Amino acid sequence: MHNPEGGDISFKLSDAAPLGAAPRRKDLRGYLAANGDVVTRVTRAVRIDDTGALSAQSEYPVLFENIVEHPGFRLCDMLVRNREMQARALGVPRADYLKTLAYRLRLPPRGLVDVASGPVKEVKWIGDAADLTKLPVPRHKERDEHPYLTPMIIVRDPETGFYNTSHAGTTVVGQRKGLASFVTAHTRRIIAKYREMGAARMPIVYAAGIPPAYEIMGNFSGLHMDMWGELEMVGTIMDQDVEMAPCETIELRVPANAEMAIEGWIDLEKTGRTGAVTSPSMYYLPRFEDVPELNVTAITMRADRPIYRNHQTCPATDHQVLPRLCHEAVLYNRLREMGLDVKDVRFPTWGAALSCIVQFDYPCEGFVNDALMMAMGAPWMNTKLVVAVSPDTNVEDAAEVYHAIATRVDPARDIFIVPKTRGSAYDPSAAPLEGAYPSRTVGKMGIDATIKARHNKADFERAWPVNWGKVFLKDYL
Ligand SMILES: [Mn+2]
Repeated sequence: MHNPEGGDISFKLSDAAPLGAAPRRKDLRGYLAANGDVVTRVTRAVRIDDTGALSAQSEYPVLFENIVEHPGFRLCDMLVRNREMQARALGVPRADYLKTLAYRLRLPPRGLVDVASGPVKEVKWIGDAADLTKLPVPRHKERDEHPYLTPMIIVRDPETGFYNTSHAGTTVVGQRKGLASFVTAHTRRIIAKYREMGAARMPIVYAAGIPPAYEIMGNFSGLHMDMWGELEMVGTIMDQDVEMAPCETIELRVPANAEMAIEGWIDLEKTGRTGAVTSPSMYYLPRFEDVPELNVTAITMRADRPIYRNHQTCPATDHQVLPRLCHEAVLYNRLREMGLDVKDVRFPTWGAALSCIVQFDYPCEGFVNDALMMAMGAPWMNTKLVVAVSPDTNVEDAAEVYHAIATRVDPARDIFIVPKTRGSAYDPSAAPLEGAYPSRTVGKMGIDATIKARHNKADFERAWPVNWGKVFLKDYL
């Protein structure tokens, strides 16, 4: 319903998705078993260096059970690459996925349940026994000299005690040493808080092999630090308690049902230089980083073939998708606040984490440009190119979106450009900012590829062959 005041009068109780519509599992191996119909199990021997290239060819979860250099370990990847798997992560039907995540993100945090121990404690490598190089951690791109560790990380805000999560790609440079790249503003703020308190080190734990809902929430970014940490919201979005067990060597807790936990501390006084980042735009950008050193103090894991969760970062993988799933839900809520009937919001893998597609019905002229400006002005630097489409465009098909741009846009009227906005460090077309490496500036573009009031709607009826979708070539071979 259109609200001339601009407020959210269209919300009704029926929009609240039912909680727990499908079975959920509290651990990754249970999740993979419950979704066995779409998981590719590779039982033949695979070399660790080949797992990235092989994983990236899979649209659905893939599990390597026989890794030549790491017997006794398994590796999985591609858990949330498409809407079907994202919906299964929340335990809801695919059609309910986005509105469910958007709704649950507005609920209060469920919190955490403390337990004394859990499966992640079945094997303990303490002190010198801890060895990152024994874990099945692959190199991610051709030019990488070292393995690249990618699980979710947990740090505690020393002021509030809340558990903030993110992914900090960590270059493994020794048996107990890494160089950790903290890309998110909150982790950097928390590091600054430890420094302001005079601390020389910050405790950290990597949780590898957790249900994908943890990772979806783990990548949230918004105003939350004074209210809760992402980990306290994981149970909210997966509608299930999250059990936390004490770490062995540091004053932190770790998800008790994880496959592996890597404990240690970040040296706040020492940094090391790493090579090129594997950017979600799929380039070697930024070219280098000076990042803090990770010192590992313990590794704990399950006894039976623990599963390392890799996030292969290139080419088109979970890496483009995962950090933007909460962005989509936040934008969905904001478009709903404008009174729009939102069908979908997507950061497509093929948009290099720089482009967003918004899909909705709107009652009259004016809405589309407001929606485009809202998305272009998002807090994150992933909305350089925003395209609005009508509900009849298939947003999962790049060709369909391109076709809508080609046939529904008058460039002089339906595209607007804003110069000199914050650019992504991963965008080679953005201009480097002097003295602020790796920051850049760039413009933004909004494209209205919807069917508009000035158009004749009937002109957009697509022509299809006789019996399209009813007869299939394979039946004639
Ligand atoms: Mn945060």
